[in-house]
Amino acid sequence: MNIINSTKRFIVLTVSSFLISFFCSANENGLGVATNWGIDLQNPTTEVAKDVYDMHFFVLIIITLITLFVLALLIWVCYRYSEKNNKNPSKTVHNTLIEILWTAIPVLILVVISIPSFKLLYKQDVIPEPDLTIKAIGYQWYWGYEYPDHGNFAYEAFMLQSEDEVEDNRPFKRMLTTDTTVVVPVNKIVRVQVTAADVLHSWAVPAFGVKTDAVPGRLNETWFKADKTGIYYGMCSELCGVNHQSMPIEIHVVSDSEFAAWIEESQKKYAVNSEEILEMSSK
Ligand SMILES: [Cu+2]
Repeated sequence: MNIINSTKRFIVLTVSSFLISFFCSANENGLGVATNWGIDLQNPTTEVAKDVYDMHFFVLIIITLITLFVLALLIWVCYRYSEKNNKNPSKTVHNTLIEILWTAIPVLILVVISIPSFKLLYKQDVIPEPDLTIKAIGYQWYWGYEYPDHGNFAYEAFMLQSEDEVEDNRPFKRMLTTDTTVVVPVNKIVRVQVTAADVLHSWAVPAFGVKTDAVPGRLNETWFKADKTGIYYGMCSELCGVNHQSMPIEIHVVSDSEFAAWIEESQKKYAVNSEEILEMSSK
């Protein structure tokens, strides 16, 4: 009776979490941000993120099939080989065929998973000819940004504490909104160089399928090409100290003309601090 109850519970849980993940997107209308009760991945905005999503789903199906198969075996064994149904137990301890099968089949499954996985790794790793480069530097506890091929200006992005601190009419997202934002053009290949000035950090934006470690003394690279304008959020994803939660990433993907206007404005706005920041980041 107990087994049947826990089996029932298991099935109900599995089916319901499947249904929830089918119908609950973790995204809020076009914003690259997590939502309450969302358990799915955020809506992918780049080709790489779409492939990550497909990969995730592909593996999820395989995991589910394996789990159901093992569950069925367990139920069958409990029933068929119970004391009541199996009065004279067999003394068999080896079965060569089954042993070969339970070694070979998992190996084959891993090979099947590894092929798309390696393809995806390659796609994430090899950066196509970039349209622009930005540099993200992790500090305890904020991010610094540089636009080396747009006049090499630099600025810092700190988390905002409350709605009152937002100066323009951007939406305020708790623990995600920053005072200055990263701005990039839509449909352009952006190369991101990631490093850190003190300890390990990680520059991660789920909707872009990007997560790159920021390592002091080393320049890591990643890339994305956002295909939709909007605001996307990310976070530092490497435990970096007491205020690790206070270094979010806010990226605005805008049209080419808006980007050009922002560049022009920022070159003036950040001209004063740039030198100091650039010096700090090159140490
Ligand atoms: Cu950090």
